[in-house]
Amino acid sequence: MIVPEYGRTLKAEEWSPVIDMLLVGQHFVLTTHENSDGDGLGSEVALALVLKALGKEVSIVNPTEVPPNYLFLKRLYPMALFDNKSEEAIQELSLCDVVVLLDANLRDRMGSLWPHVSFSQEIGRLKLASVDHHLDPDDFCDVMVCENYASSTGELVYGLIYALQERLGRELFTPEVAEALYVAVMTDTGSFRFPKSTPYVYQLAGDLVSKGADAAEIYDRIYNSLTPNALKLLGAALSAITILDNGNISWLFISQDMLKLTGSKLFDTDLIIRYLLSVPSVRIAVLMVEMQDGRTKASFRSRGNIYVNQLAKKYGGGGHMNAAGCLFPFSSDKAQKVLLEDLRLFLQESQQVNIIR
Ligand SMILES: [Mn+2]
Repeated sequence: MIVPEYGRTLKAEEWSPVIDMLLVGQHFVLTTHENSDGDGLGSEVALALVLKALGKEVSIVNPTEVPPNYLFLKRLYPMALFDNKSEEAIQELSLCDVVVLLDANLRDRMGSLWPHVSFSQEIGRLKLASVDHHLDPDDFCDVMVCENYASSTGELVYGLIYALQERLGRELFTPEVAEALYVAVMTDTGSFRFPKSTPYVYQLAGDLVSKGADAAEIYDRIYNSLTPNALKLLGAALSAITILDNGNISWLFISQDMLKLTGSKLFDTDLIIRYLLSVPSVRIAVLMVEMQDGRTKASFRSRGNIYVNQLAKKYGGGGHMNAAGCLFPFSSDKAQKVLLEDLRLFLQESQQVNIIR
């Protein structure tokens, strides 16, 4: 069995290339992956606040909208949606000298920002850095810290800020920075329940609370934020879950019709996947969502030593051992058929590998 190396913290010198880039840069754009989550958003807000305090010019520009339950982060720092039709937005992006990508390690995850960033990077106009914790990073950044042991990108940014403090000899944490980082770590650890919630992560959480993060309020804002329509979707989705293959697989498909009928939105599907793994026999959970543009979004969760990121990678996606996702560029009928066949084979192979190990 492969035991992941959890709980490691980076040494100050391992942060040096990133810190050098942060200190030299003047105009920053911070961004995160498409369909952003608490980890990406919290990490970029925390880093933006710190860089601003150092006198830098910093914008947060994301490829997709901030989900409603994270909008409260905007009172800590403004977050803009990238408009690839606006000359002004493109100008701003190409005039910055450092882009920091948080919580993603694949170029495609930058969505509509990527063509502009890559052009400016190619002509030597800007440098690109990434801080992330997913498996299998692509090689497209000038500097990258991608550490899979970390529970969250927020955990890494927390270490980065400490290293930066040490280098500069001044306090950089504020209650606002603590709040943003707490959002990042809490959401990516499933409220400190997932396997990467190491003693270090609990210490970090305590440290952030002592620095001013209000744990109860943050939880309430993020998780008790459903619309009545999202509750209706949850009801419809729970009744549509199928358990297959002697309880090994749980499977759910959400169609556009189901979203329309309940008046819910794509991001309302995010809270559903956790229920798919709540049956103890389930090894792999699959949630497929039909998107408006005809593509099909697939999310995978697994229990134990099953690397669902490998399954996602086969279709151009990625992620973590126990949580991953991808986008099928075709109809959900076809996607479901292709995936179910592959999934059964994949599960068989993973079980064989586990027995041999
Ligand atoms: Mn993350």
